[in-house]
Amino acid sequence: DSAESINTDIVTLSRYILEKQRYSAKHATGEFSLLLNSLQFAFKFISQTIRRAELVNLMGLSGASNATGDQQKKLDVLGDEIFINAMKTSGNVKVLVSEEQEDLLVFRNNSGSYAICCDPIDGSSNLDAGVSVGTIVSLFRLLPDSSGSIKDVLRSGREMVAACYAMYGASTHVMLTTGDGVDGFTLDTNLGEFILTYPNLHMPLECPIYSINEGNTLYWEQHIQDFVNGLKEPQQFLNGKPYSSRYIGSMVADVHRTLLYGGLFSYPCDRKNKHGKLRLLYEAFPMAFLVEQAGGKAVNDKGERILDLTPEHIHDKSSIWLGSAYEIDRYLQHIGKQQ
Ligand code: AHM
Ligand code: MG
Repeated sequence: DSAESINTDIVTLSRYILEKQRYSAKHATGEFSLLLNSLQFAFKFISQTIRRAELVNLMGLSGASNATGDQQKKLDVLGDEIFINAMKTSGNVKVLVSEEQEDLLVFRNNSGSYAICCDPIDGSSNLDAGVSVGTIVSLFRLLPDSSGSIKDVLRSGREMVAACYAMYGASTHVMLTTGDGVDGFTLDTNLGEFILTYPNLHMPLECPIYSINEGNTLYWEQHIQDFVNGLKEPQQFLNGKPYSSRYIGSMVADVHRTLLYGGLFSYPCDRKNKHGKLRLLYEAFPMAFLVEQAGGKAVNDKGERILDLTPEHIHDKSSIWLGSAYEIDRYLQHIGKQQ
């Protein structure tokens, strides 16, 4: 009967964190677990705030603008406040970089040993239409003997100890890596808990989907136009069919689909965005880490591995090509970089 079909032994994110702490020497400090707990609180709070926003009339511009000059919405401000407060009071975070804050924040009173970088609400141009947006996070341990400085985040992507995003879509999902594969969770709003729904996620090795803002075609270098045009030609391995195009314009949602279905997502450099549009520390790095941990690849326009890059400034940008190994190899081949 139905009572018997209910799984009474589900893995919540809290349980997962505790078990991970117990079994992994690398993250054996309770500090890391507490930090992940504060993170999931921030995700639930932002998720609720977005879902209520229309009803409590939060939509519209706040009048302020953020570090990179975009127009900032009330929800961006709120998401930023929620995130900063959760991290500050967790006690485990010493350094915080937010897309919405021009300078990095150092919490002098915290004894924590982590530096965190985030885009509190990514894809916010989609908010008013109710399209999925998300929060993206990368995590570093402070350098040895550091009391918290900019040096703790101006590091190679290889030094990240964890990355995750929350996607506020039809459901709220969290995809998380601590460098040991990717696990995905879905928020059960009745229980108020994230439930492990995608254990050890592996992305498909190939998929005929490309995701790129083609409105920028005229601004792309010729070789990028050529590459994308090539995807629209009949593909032998698809019995003569071309690739399909999918572009949401929320990086979290486009990457989430890419993790689950495969294919490629790109935001290349163009004449308007000479260094690309997406930010290294809290967009390109964490997504590259997740994609690689799920079996995919992530490179820049030149074919350099994203995780091998090091930002010079906290809001530095990068071009990006990420997705299934086959599709990224195809790009690498196109630029003559196939190993
Ligand atoms: P945001 O951080 O200001 O929201 O901008 C980042 C977003 C990404 O979510 C998305 O991939 C990209 O910008 C879309 O840009 P465009 O509208 O130029 O295609
Ligand atoms: Mg943003």
